Amino acid sequence: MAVVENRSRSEWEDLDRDHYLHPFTDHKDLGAKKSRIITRADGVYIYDADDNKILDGMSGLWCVNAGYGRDELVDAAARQLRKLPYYNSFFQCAHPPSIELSRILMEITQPQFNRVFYTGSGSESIDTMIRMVRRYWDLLDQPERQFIIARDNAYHGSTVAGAALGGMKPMHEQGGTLGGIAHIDQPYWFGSDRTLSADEFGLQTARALERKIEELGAERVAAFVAEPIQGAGGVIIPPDTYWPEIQRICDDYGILLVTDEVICGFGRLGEWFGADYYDVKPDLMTFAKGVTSGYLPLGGVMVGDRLGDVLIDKGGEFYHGYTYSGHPASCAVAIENIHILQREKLIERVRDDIGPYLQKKWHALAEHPIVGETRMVGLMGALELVANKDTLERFDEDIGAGTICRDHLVNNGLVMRAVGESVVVAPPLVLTHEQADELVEIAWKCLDLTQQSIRQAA
Ligand code: PXG
Repeated sequence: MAVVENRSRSEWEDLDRDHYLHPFTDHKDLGAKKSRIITRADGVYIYDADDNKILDGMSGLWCVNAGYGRDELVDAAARQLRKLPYYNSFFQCAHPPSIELSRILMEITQPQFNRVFYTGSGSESIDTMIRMVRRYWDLLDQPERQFIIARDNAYHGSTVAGAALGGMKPMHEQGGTLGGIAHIDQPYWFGSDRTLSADEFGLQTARALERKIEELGAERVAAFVAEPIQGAGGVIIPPDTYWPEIQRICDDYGILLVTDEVICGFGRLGEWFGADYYDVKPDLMTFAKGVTSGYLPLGGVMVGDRLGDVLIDKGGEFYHGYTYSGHPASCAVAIENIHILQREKLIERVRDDIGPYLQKKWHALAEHPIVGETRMVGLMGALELVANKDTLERFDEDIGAGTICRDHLVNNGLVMRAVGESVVVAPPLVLTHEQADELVEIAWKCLDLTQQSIRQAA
Protein backbone atom coordinates (compact mmCIF):
# COMPACT_ATOMS: atom_id res chain seq x y z
CA MET A 1 0.00 0.00 0.00
CA ALA A 2 1.26 3.46 -0.85
CA VAL A 3 1.90 5.74 2.14
CA VAL A 4 -0.34 8.35 0.57
CA GLU A 5 -3.51 7.14 -1.12
CA ASN A 6 -4.21 8.11 -4.69
CA ARG A 7 -7.38 10.18 -4.37
CA SER A 8 -9.27 12.41 -6.76
CA ARG A 9 -8.91 16.16 -6.49
CA SER A 10 -12.33 16.56 -4.91
CA GLU A 11 -11.62 13.87 -2.31
CA TRP A 12 -8.45 15.74 -1.31
CA GLU A 13 -10.37 19.02 -1.18
CA ASP A 14 -13.10 17.61 1.04
CA LEU A 15 -10.73 15.94 3.48
CA ASP A 16 -8.62 19.08 3.58
CA ARG A 17 -11.59 21.33 4.34
CA ASP A 18 -12.90 19.03 7.08
CA HIS A 19 -9.74 18.33 9.06
CA TYR A 20 -6.71 20.38 8.20
CA LEU A 21 -6.07 23.76 9.83
CA HIS A 22 -3.70 25.68 7.55
CA PRO A 23 -1.23 28.40 8.59
CA PHE A 24 -2.39 32.02 8.20
CA THR A 25 -5.78 31.04 6.80
CA ASP A 26 -9.39 32.12 7.20
CA HIS A 27 -11.00 28.69 7.20
CA LYS A 28 -14.52 29.79 6.53
CA ASP A 29 -13.22 31.50 3.44
CA LEU A 30 -11.04 28.53 2.45
CA GLY A 31 -13.98 26.13 2.85
CA ALA A 32 -15.88 28.07 0.21
CA LYS A 33 -12.94 28.41 -2.20
CA LYS A 34 -11.12 25.10 -1.65
CA SER A 35 -7.37 24.57 -1.59
CA ARG A 36 -5.18 24.10 -4.60
CA ILE A 37 -3.73 20.64 -4.11
CA ILE A 38 -0.09 20.47 -5.22
CA THR A 39 0.99 16.93 -5.98
CA ARG A 40 4.49 17.06 -7.48
CA ALA A 41 7.26 19.36 -8.63
CA ASP A 42 10.31 19.44 -10.85
CA GLY A 43 12.91 22.14 -11.48
CA VAL A 44 11.08 25.46 -11.13
CA TYR A 45 7.61 24.01 -11.78
CA ILE A 46 4.93 22.68 -9.46
CA TYR A 47 1.95 20.58 -10.61
CA ASP A 48 -1.54 20.52 -9.12
CA ALA A 49 -3.99 17.62 -8.80
CA ASP A 50 -5.31 18.35 -12.32
CA ASP A 51 -1.70 18.27 -13.55
CA ASN A 52 -1.64 21.98 -14.33
CA LYS A 53 1.99 23.08 -14.63
CA ILE A 54 2.74 26.24 -12.68
CA LEU A 55 6.02 28.20 -12.59
CA ASP A 56 6.88 28.60 -8.90
CA GLY A 57 7.91 32.23 -8.67
CA MET A 58 8.07 31.95 -4.87
CA SER A 59 10.44 28.96 -4.45
CA GLY A 60 7.78 27.29 -2.30
CA LEU A 61 7.83 29.81 0.53
CA TRP A 62 11.12 31.58 -0.30
CA CYS A 63 13.07 28.38 0.31
CA VAL A 64 13.54 25.98 -2.63
CA ASN A 65 16.71 27.77 -3.76
CA ALA A 66 18.23 24.76 -5.56
CA GLY A 67 14.93 23.92 -7.30
CA TYR A 68 12.73 20.84 -7.11
CA GLY A 69 13.55 17.29 -8.15
CA ARG A 70 17.09 17.18 -6.78
CA ASP A 71 17.98 13.50 -6.46
CA GLU A 72 21.23 14.47 -4.70
CA LEU A 73 19.22 15.92 -1.81
CA VAL A 74 16.84 12.98 -1.70
CA ASP A 75 19.76 10.54 -1.68
CA ALA A 76 21.57 12.49 1.04
CA ALA A 77 18.47 12.28 3.24
CA ALA A 78 17.84 8.61 2.48
CA ARG A 79 21.47 7.61 3.14
CA GLN A 80 21.46 9.42 6.47
CA LEU A 81 18.03 8.10 7.50
CA ARG A 82 19.25 4.55 6.91
CA LYS A 83 22.48 5.07 8.78
CA LEU A 84 21.33 7.17 11.72
CA PRO A 85 17.80 8.59 11.38
CA TYR A 86 17.87 10.41 14.67
CA TYR A 87 20.04 11.12 17.58
CA ASN A 88 20.23 14.15 19.81
CA SER A 89 23.11 16.44 20.67
CA PHE A 90 22.19 16.88 24.31
CA PHE A 91 24.10 15.09 27.11
CA GLN A 92 27.58 15.09 25.55
CA CYS A 93 26.53 13.54 22.25
CA ALA A 94 26.97 14.64 18.65
CA HIS A 95 26.90 13.05 15.21
CA PRO A 96 28.95 13.54 12.04
CA PRO A 97 26.35 15.38 9.86
CA SER A 98 25.77 18.19 12.37
CA ILE A 99 29.50 18.53 13.09
CA GLU A 100 30.39 18.56 9.40
CA LEU A 101 27.69 21.08 8.57
CA SER A 102 29.03 23.34 11.34
CA ARG A 103 32.50 23.24 9.77
CA ILE A 104 31.06 24.12 6.35
CA LEU A 105 28.99 27.00 7.74
CA MET A 106 32.16 28.54 9.17
CA GLU A 107 33.66 28.52 5.67
CA ILE A 108 30.77 30.38 4.04
CA THR A 109 30.06 32.96 6.76
CA GLN A 110 32.03 36.04 7.83
CA PRO A 111 35.13 35.46 9.99
CA GLN A 112 33.52 36.56 13.28
CA PHE A 113 31.35 33.45 13.10
CA ASN A 114 32.94 30.40 14.66
CA ARG A 115 29.92 28.71 16.20
CA VAL A 116 26.40 27.69 15.24
CA PHE A 117 23.30 26.63 17.23
CA TYR A 118 20.74 24.50 15.36
CA THR A 119 16.97 24.70 15.46
CA GLY A 120 14.11 23.30 13.42
CA SER A 121 12.84 26.54 11.87
CA GLY A 122 13.24 30.28 11.48
CA SER A 123 10.88 30.98 14.37
CA GLU A 124 12.88 28.75 16.72
CA SER A 125 16.04 30.50 15.53
CA ILE A 126 14.53 33.84 16.50
CA ASP A 127 13.55 32.54 19.94
CA THR A 128 17.05 31.16 20.38
CA MET A 129 18.61 34.45 19.35
CA ILE A 130 16.46 36.42 21.83
CA ARG A 131 17.48 34.13 24.69
CA MET A 132 21.15 34.37 23.70
CA VAL A 133 21.11 38.15 23.42
CA ARG A 134 19.53 38.59 26.86
CA ARG A 135 21.82 36.01 28.39
CA TYR A 136 24.84 37.83 26.93
CA TRP A 137 24.00 41.11 28.63
CA ASP A 138 23.17 39.31 31.89
CA LEU A 139 26.60 37.72 31.82
CA LEU A 140 28.17 41.14 31.28
CA ASP A 141 26.36 42.36 34.42
CA GLN A 142 24.07 44.60 32.41
CA PRO A 143 20.76 42.79 32.96
CA GLU A 144 18.83 46.01 32.37
CA ARG A 145 19.79 45.74 28.67
CA GLN A 146 16.62 43.90 27.72
CA PHE A 147 15.18 45.83 24.79
CA ILE A 148 15.44 44.36 21.36
CA ILE A 149 14.55 46.81 18.62
CA ALA A 150 12.99 45.51 15.40
CA ARG A 151 11.02 47.14 12.61
CA ASP A 152 7.39 47.68 11.70
CA ASN A 153 6.12 45.11 9.25
CA ALA A 154 9.10 42.82 9.85
CA TYR A 155 8.42 39.09 9.85
CA HIS A 156 10.41 37.06 12.37
CA GLY A 157 8.20 33.99 12.65
CA SER A 158 5.09 32.86 14.37
CA THR A 159 6.03 31.55 17.81
CA VAL A 160 5.07 33.89 20.66
CA ALA A 161 8.50 35.54 20.62
CA GLY A 162 8.75 35.59 16.82
CA ALA A 163 5.33 37.22 16.47
CA ALA A 164 6.17 39.76 19.18
CA LEU A 165 9.51 40.65 17.63
CA GLY A 166 8.02 40.89 14.16
CA GLY A 167 6.24 44.10 13.33
CA MET A 168 2.93 42.76 12.03
CA LYS A 169 0.10 44.36 13.96
CA PRO A 170 -2.56 41.74 13.14
CA MET A 171 -0.27 39.13 14.71
CA HIS A 172 0.22 41.26 17.84
CA GLU A 173 -3.54 41.53 18.18
CA GLN A 174 -3.93 37.75 18.37
CA GLY A 175 -2.31 36.31 21.47
CA GLY A 176 -0.46 39.37 22.66
CA THR A 177 3.15 40.44 22.58
CA LEU A 178 6.11 40.37 24.93
CA GLY A 179 7.82 43.05 26.99
CA GLY A 180 11.26 44.35 26.10
CA ILE A 181 10.58 44.74 22.39
CA ALA A 182 10.33 48.03 20.48
CA HIS A 183 9.72 48.81 16.83
CA ILE A 184 10.89 51.50 14.45
CA ASP A 185 9.81 52.43 10.90
CA GLN A 186 10.70 50.23 7.97
CA PRO A 187 12.79 51.75 5.13
CA TYR A 188 9.89 51.63 2.66
CA TRP A 189 10.52 54.57 0.37
CA PHE A 190 7.64 53.87 -2.04
CA GLY A 191 5.27 53.63 0.92
CA SER A 192 6.38 57.03 2.24
CA ASP A 193 5.18 60.41 1.00
CA ARG A 194 8.30 60.44 -1.21
CA THR A 195 9.15 64.04 -0.39
CA LEU A 196 12.70 62.96 0.44
CA SER A 197 15.10 61.41 -2.05
CA ALA A 198 15.51 57.67 -1.50
CA ASP A 199 19.01 58.24 -0.09
CA GLU A 200 17.85 60.89 2.36
CA PHE A 201 14.92 58.69 3.33
CA GLY A 202 17.29 55.75 3.93
CA LEU A 203 19.39 57.84 6.30
CA GLN A 204 16.35 59.21 8.08
CA THR A 205 14.76 55.80 8.65
CA ALA A 206 18.09 54.39 9.84
CA ARG A 207 18.32 57.27 12.32
CA ALA A 208 14.97 56.19 13.73
CA LEU A 209 17.08 53.51 15.41
CA GLU A 210 19.22 56.15 17.07
CA ARG A 211 16.16 58.07 18.21
CA LYS A 212 14.61 54.90 19.65
CA ILE A 213 17.83 54.04 21.49
CA GLU A 214 17.92 57.54 22.99
CA GLU A 215 14.23 57.33 23.88
CA LEU A 216 14.60 53.98 25.66
CA GLY A 217 17.99 54.85 27.15
CA ALA A 218 21.04 53.23 25.55
CA GLU A 219 21.78 51.31 28.75
CA ARG A 220 18.48 49.42 28.28
CA VAL A 221 19.00 48.37 24.66
CA ALA A 222 20.38 44.92 23.90
CA ALA A 223 20.17 44.50 20.14
CA PHE A 224 18.75 45.58 16.81
CA VAL A 225 17.29 42.87 14.58
CA ALA A 226 16.37 43.19 10.91
CA GLU A 227 15.96 41.27 7.70
CA PRO A 228 18.54 42.63 5.23
CA ILE A 229 15.58 42.97 2.84
CA GLN A 230 12.16 42.52 4.39
CA GLY A 231 10.58 39.52 2.68
CA ALA A 232 7.07 38.71 3.90
CA GLY A 233 6.51 42.44 4.47
CA GLY A 234 6.63 43.00 0.71
CA VAL A 235 10.29 42.84 -0.40
CA ILE A 236 11.24 46.16 1.13
CA ILE A 237 14.65 46.96 -0.36
CA PRO A 238 16.30 49.68 1.73
CA PRO A 239 18.00 52.63 0.02
CA ASP A 240 21.80 52.22 -0.23
CA THR A 241 22.34 54.68 2.60
CA TYR A 242 20.37 52.61 5.10
CA TRP A 243 22.57 49.71 6.18
CA PRO A 244 25.85 51.63 6.58
CA GLU A 245 24.05 54.03 8.91
CA ILE A 246 22.50 51.16 10.88
CA GLN A 247 25.97 49.65 11.30
CA ARG A 248 27.33 52.99 12.50
CA ILE A 249 24.57 53.38 15.08
CA CYS A 250 24.95 49.83 16.43
CA ASP A 251 28.72 50.39 16.69
CA ASP A 252 28.39 53.79 18.35
CA TYR A 253 25.99 52.50 20.99
CA GLY A 254 27.62 49.10 21.39
CA ILE A 255 24.39 47.21 20.78
CA LEU A 256 24.33 43.82 19.09
CA LEU A 257 23.41 43.70 15.41
CA VAL A 258 21.39 40.69 14.29
CA THR A 259 20.48 40.01 10.67
CA ASP A 260 17.57 37.66 10.14
CA GLU A 261 18.77 35.76 7.08
CA VAL A 262 15.88 33.28 6.90
CA ILE A 263 14.99 34.52 3.40
CA CYS A 264 18.10 36.44 2.29
CA GLY A 265 20.57 33.70 3.28
CA PHE A 266 21.94 30.98 1.02
CA GLY A 267 22.20 32.89 -2.20
CA ARG A 268 18.93 34.76 -2.68
CA LEU A 269 20.72 38.12 -3.13
CA GLY A 270 23.68 36.78 -5.13
CA GLU A 271 25.88 36.51 -2.01
CA TRP A 272 25.85 33.84 0.67
CA PHE A 273 24.05 36.13 3.12
CA GLY A 274 22.25 39.46 3.07
CA ALA A 275 24.87 40.82 5.46
CA ASP A 276 27.49 40.12 2.77
CA TYR A 277 25.41 41.88 0.14
CA TYR A 278 25.06 45.00 2.32
CA ASP A 279 28.58 44.69 3.72
CA VAL A 280 27.54 44.77 7.38
CA LYS A 281 29.08 42.78 10.21
CA PRO A 282 26.35 41.19 12.30
CA ASP A 283 27.03 39.69 15.72
CA LEU A 284 24.40 37.01 15.10
CA MET A 285 22.58 35.69 12.04
CA THR A 286 19.40 33.63 12.14
CA PHE A 287 18.78 31.28 9.21
CA ALA A 288 16.44 28.50 7.98
CA LYS A 289 14.63 27.85 4.66
CA GLY A 290 17.35 27.96 1.95
CA VAL A 291 19.89 26.09 4.10
CA THR A 292 18.22 22.85 2.97
CA SER A 293 16.35 24.36 -0.01
CA GLY A 294 13.31 23.41 2.06
CA TYR A 295 13.75 19.66 1.46
CA LEU A 296 13.83 19.06 5.23
CA PRO A 297 13.27 21.48 8.11
CA LEU A 298 16.38 23.08 9.59
CA GLY A 299 17.24 26.44 11.10
CA GLY A 300 19.97 27.91 13.19
CA VAL A 301 21.77 30.87 14.68
CA MET A 302 25.29 31.81 13.61
CA VAL A 303 26.98 33.06 16.75
CA GLY A 304 29.75 35.65 16.42
CA ASP A 305 32.72 35.60 18.77
CA ARG A 306 31.65 38.72 20.64
CA LEU A 307 28.64 36.89 22.08
CA GLY A 308 29.91 33.33 21.74
CA ASP A 309 33.05 33.89 23.81
CA VAL A 310 31.06 35.41 26.69
CA LEU A 311 28.36 32.75 26.57
CA ILE A 312 30.95 30.00 26.76
CA ASP A 313 33.59 31.53 29.04
CA LYS A 314 31.21 32.94 31.61
CA GLY A 315 27.85 31.33 30.95
CA GLY A 316 27.94 27.77 32.27
CA GLU A 317 25.06 25.72 30.96
CA PHE A 318 22.75 27.51 28.51
CA TYR A 319 19.33 26.04 29.30
CA HIS A 320 18.07 25.93 25.75
CA GLY A 321 17.65 23.43 22.93
CA TYR A 322 15.22 21.45 20.82
CA THR A 323 14.67 17.75 20.17
CA TYR A 324 15.48 18.38 16.54
CA SER A 325 18.48 20.69 17.07
CA GLY A 326 20.96 19.44 14.45
CA HIS A 327 18.72 16.67 13.12
CA PRO A 328 21.08 14.32 11.25
CA ALA A 329 19.01 13.96 8.07
CA SER A 330 18.35 17.71 7.86
CA CYS A 331 22.06 18.41 8.33
CA ALA A 332 22.99 15.84 5.66
CA VAL A 333 20.61 17.55 3.23
CA ALA A 334 22.04 20.97 4.15
CA ILE A 335 25.58 19.77 3.43
CA GLU A 336 24.58 18.46 0.02
CA ASN A 337 22.52 21.58 -0.69
CA ILE A 338 25.51 23.83 0.05
CA HIS A 339 27.63 21.61 -2.21
CA ILE A 340 25.08 22.11 -4.99
CA LEU A 341 25.16 25.90 -4.54
CA GLN A 342 28.96 25.73 -4.74
CA ARG A 343 29.34 23.10 -7.48
CA GLU A 344 26.84 24.74 -9.81
CA LYS A 345 27.99 28.24 -8.87
CA LEU A 346 24.36 29.16 -8.30
CA ILE A 347 25.15 32.17 -6.14
CA GLU A 348 27.57 33.63 -8.69
CA ARG A 349 24.88 32.92 -11.27
CA VAL A 350 22.39 35.05 -9.32
CA ARG A 351 24.94 37.83 -9.00
CA ASP A 352 26.26 37.85 -12.58
CA ASP A 353 23.79 36.11 -14.85
CA ILE A 354 20.18 35.23 -14.05
CA GLY A 355 19.91 38.01 -11.42
CA PRO A 356 20.74 40.87 -13.82
CA TYR A 357 18.77 39.13 -16.59
CA LEU A 358 15.55 38.85 -14.58
CA GLN A 359 16.01 42.31 -13.05
CA LYS A 360 16.14 43.91 -16.49
CA LYS A 361 12.99 42.11 -17.62
CA TRP A 362 11.27 42.82 -14.30
CA HIS A 363 11.98 46.54 -14.57
CA ALA A 364 10.33 46.54 -18.00
CA LEU A 365 7.06 45.77 -16.15
CA ALA A 366 7.27 49.31 -14.78
CA GLU A 367 5.95 50.41 -18.20
CA HIS A 368 2.61 48.78 -17.47
CA PRO A 369 -0.22 51.27 -16.78
CA ILE A 370 -1.03 49.85 -13.31
CA VAL A 371 2.58 49.46 -12.10
CA GLY A 372 4.01 52.29 -9.98
CA GLU A 373 7.38 50.80 -9.11
CA THR A 374 9.45 47.69 -9.70
CA ARG A 375 12.38 46.67 -7.50
CA MET A 376 14.64 43.63 -7.29
CA VAL A 377 17.94 42.55 -5.76
CA GLY A 378 19.36 39.15 -6.72
CA LEU A 379 16.27 37.04 -7.30
CA MET A 380 14.00 38.81 -4.84
CA GLY A 381 11.68 41.49 -6.13
CA ALA A 382 8.36 43.30 -5.98
CA LEU A 383 6.13 45.52 -8.03
CA GLU A 384 3.64 48.06 -6.76
CA LEU A 385 0.15 48.21 -8.21
CA VAL A 386 -1.23 51.72 -8.60
CA ALA A 387 -4.54 53.21 -9.75
CA ASN A 388 -2.82 56.27 -11.20
CA LYS A 389 0.62 55.99 -12.71
CA ASP A 390 1.29 59.74 -12.65
CA THR A 391 0.35 60.46 -9.06
CA LEU A 392 1.20 56.91 -7.87
CA GLU A 393 -2.12 56.86 -6.08
CA ARG A 394 -2.97 53.36 -4.93
CA PHE A 395 -6.08 51.35 -5.58
CA ASP A 396 -8.78 51.45 -2.92
CA GLU A 397 -7.84 48.77 -0.40
CA ASP A 398 -11.32 47.19 -0.65
CA ILE A 399 -10.71 46.33 -4.30
CA GLY A 400 -8.03 43.84 -3.29
CA ALA A 401 -5.91 44.56 -6.39
CA GLY A 402 -3.03 42.41 -5.14
CA THR A 403 -5.23 39.39 -4.60
CA ILE A 404 -6.97 39.85 -7.97
CA CYS A 405 -3.56 39.92 -9.64
CA ARG A 406 -2.30 36.90 -7.68
CA ASP A 407 -5.37 34.87 -8.69
CA HIS A 408 -4.91 35.74 -12.36
CA LEU A 409 -1.25 34.77 -12.09
CA VAL A 410 -1.85 31.33 -10.66
CA ASN A 411 -4.65 30.65 -13.15
CA ASN A 412 -2.19 31.52 -15.90
CA GLY A 413 0.59 29.29 -14.61
CA LEU A 414 2.70 31.45 -12.30
CA VAL A 415 2.86 31.66 -8.50
CA MET A 416 3.72 35.02 -7.02
CA ARG A 417 2.58 36.34 -3.66
CA ALA A 418 0.42 39.40 -3.02
CA VAL A 419 1.35 41.60 -0.08
CA GLY A 420 -1.33 44.25 0.06
CA GLU A 421 -1.00 46.21 -3.18
CA SER A 422 2.37 44.77 -4.07
CA VAL A 423 3.20 41.53 -5.83
CA VAL A 424 6.42 39.79 -4.81
CA VAL A 425 8.62 37.28 -6.56
CA ALA A 426 11.51 35.01 -5.48
CA PRO A 427 12.05 32.16 -7.96
CA PRO A 428 14.48 29.26 -7.49
CA LEU A 429 18.10 30.20 -8.22
CA VAL A 430 18.19 27.67 -11.08
CA LEU A 431 15.70 29.70 -13.15
CA THR A 432 16.83 29.75 -16.81
CA HIS A 433 16.66 32.74 -19.15
CA GLU A 434 13.74 31.14 -20.99
CA GLN A 435 11.89 30.61 -17.72
CA ALA A 436 12.61 34.23 -16.75
CA ASP A 437 11.08 35.30 -20.09
CA GLU A 438 8.06 33.11 -19.38
CA LEU A 439 7.69 34.56 -15.88
CA VAL A 440 7.68 38.15 -17.09
CA GLU A 441 5.38 37.41 -20.04
CA ILE A 442 2.78 35.84 -17.75
CA ALA A 443 3.18 38.73 -15.31
CA TRP A 444 2.48 41.32 -18.05
CA LYS A 445 -0.54 39.41 -19.30
CA CYS A 446 -1.93 39.16 -15.75
CA LEU A 447 -1.38 42.85 -15.11
CA ASP A 448 -3.59 43.43 -18.17
CA LEU A 449 -6.18 41.01 -16.77
CA THR A 450 -6.03 42.69 -13.36
CA GLN A 451 -6.62 46.08 -14.94
CA GLN A 452 -9.61 44.65 -16.84
CA SER A 453 -11.08 42.96 -13.75
CA ILE A 454 -10.82 46.14 -11.72
CA ARG A 455 -12.35 48.20 -14.52
CA GLN A 456 -15.25 45.74 -14.87
CA ALA A 457 -15.91 45.75 -11.14
CA ALA A 458 -15.97 49.56 -11.00
N1 PXG B 1 12.38 35.18 9.79
C1 PXG B 1 12.12 35.53 8.51
C2 PXG B 1 12.85 36.67 7.91
C3 PXG B 1 11.18 34.81 7.77
O1 PXG B 1 10.91 35.18 6.51
C4 PXG B 1 10.84 33.40 9.70
C5 PXG B 1 11.76 34.14 10.38
C6 PXG B 1 10.19 32.23 10.39
O2 PXG B 1 10.59 31.04 9.84
P1 PXG B 1 9.72 29.71 10.04
O3 PXG B 1 10.64 28.64 9.49
O4 PXG B 1 9.48 29.53 11.48
O5 PXG B 1 8.47 29.90 9.25
C7 PXG B 1 10.52 33.71 8.37
C8 PXG B 1 9.51 32.92 7.63
C9 PXG B 1 5.23 34.71 3.59
C10 PXG B 1 5.85 33.85 4.62
O6 PXG B 1 4.01 34.61 3.42
C11 PXG B 1 7.15 34.06 5.02
C12 PXG B 1 7.70 33.24 6.02
C13 PXG B 1 6.94 32.22 6.56
C14 PXG B 1 5.64 32.02 6.15
C15 PXG B 1 5.08 32.84 5.18
O7 PXG B 1 5.91 35.51 2.93
N2 PXG B 1 8.98 33.51 6.47
